[in-house]
Amino acid sequence: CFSAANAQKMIGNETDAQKQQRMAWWTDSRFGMFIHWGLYSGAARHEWVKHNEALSNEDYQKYFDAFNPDLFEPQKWAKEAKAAGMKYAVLTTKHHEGFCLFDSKYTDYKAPNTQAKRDLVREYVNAFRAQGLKVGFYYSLLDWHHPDYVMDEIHPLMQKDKSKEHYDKLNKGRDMAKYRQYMRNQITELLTNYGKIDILWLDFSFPNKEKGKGKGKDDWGSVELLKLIRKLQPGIIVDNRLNLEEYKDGADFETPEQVSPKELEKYRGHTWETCQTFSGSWGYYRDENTWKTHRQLLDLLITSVANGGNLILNVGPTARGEFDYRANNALDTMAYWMHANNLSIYNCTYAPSSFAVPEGDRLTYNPKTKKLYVHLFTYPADGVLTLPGYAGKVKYVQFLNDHSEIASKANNTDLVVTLPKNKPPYEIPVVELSL
Ligand code: JFZ
Repeated sequence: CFSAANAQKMIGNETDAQKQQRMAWWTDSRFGMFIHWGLYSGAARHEWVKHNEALSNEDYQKYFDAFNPDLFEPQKWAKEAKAAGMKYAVLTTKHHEGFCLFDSKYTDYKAPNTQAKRDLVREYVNAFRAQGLKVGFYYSLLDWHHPDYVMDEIHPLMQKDKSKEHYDKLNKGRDMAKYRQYMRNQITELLTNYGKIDILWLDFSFPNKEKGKGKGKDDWGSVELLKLIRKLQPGIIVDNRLNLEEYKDGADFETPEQVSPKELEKYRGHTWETCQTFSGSWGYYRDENTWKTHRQLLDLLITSVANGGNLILNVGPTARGEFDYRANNALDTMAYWMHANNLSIYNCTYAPSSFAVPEGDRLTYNPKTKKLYVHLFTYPADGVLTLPGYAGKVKYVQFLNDHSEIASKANNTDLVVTLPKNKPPYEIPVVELSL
């Protein structure tokens, strides 16, 4: 939490205040779009398909050969993200499969060598920037294709046989030092050839000392990598999956993944972003049908802000390069809500503790405008909303969506708000209190 005493505290090479300033745009934004797109989009059954089905490079080659994103129009993606109220995006430039959406000097396993015949990352960057969105890159530390990547227990080829003999045989001649250099080279390309990059999302570490098991900061060369990143893009914001927890500047934000809204409270006071899918997979999964409802998505967004964090919501475009209809529907519902209610999201955080949270609802607070937002998760049948202890602290009450006045009066220390019979046409309406 920001305080004058903390402001002087050094975090890596900067003070706490400097770090807060560097990250201010990100903290104020609250809502971003994750995009998982790669060859796995063609398999259309999870971005871990290569691992899940223990596929070899040869087995997997058909997805490279078939990759032809003839409907790829990142301007459309950017417009949809913007309409949904998202302020930044993070695209998988390379996921665990090792395939690069960008043009790299250091591999042939890249989009320009497919039927796409071009650098898809460049088009993404240009399109999102043109819509005024901040631009981020996801880059996988794992690489299930690179010839020098030493296999571990979660490598596709280790799935059938995890014996030491198998491990030694598969890894003969592989050299992680060369792979580390490959990563440095590619990250240098990504952070040099595309202008200012706002976010780098590196994924992920799973340390374990046993041979053939985990990978962590020494395998990735994390310390050196982070130094390089900060040198190339001094303003960049980096996630926490490099296994550098013990270094003060090892990460800019925490990444609670696919957690339920209830679990978000424990991150209060930290700097964090929860990453969430629309359905049960990050990559496009044609036959997966457990899509989150509009209410669940709103709950995640509102509850994130109510606990001082961000939400990055993932879309898995199809192999043709489009968002599928279910993703479009979900984004449209978010756009509808955000259009009328986004002031309770942007620049907001948790409310001062002197304001009790009405049962089941969520509060957010904008410290600059001193507005307190009550998110009505349940709409009272009798129209009576009692705000305990609020009497004398509130100047004016209105709905956020249409700025229509709402009557209220003090009853001892409580403020009793009389809501209209008709619920405003939003899944979760927002009452704005001016303090
Ligand atoms: C990783 C990826 O494996 C996955 O495909 C996706 O890209 C997601 C955003 O990140 O999955 C993880 C990584 C780390 C943890 C869990 C899932 N973790 O630390 O708990």
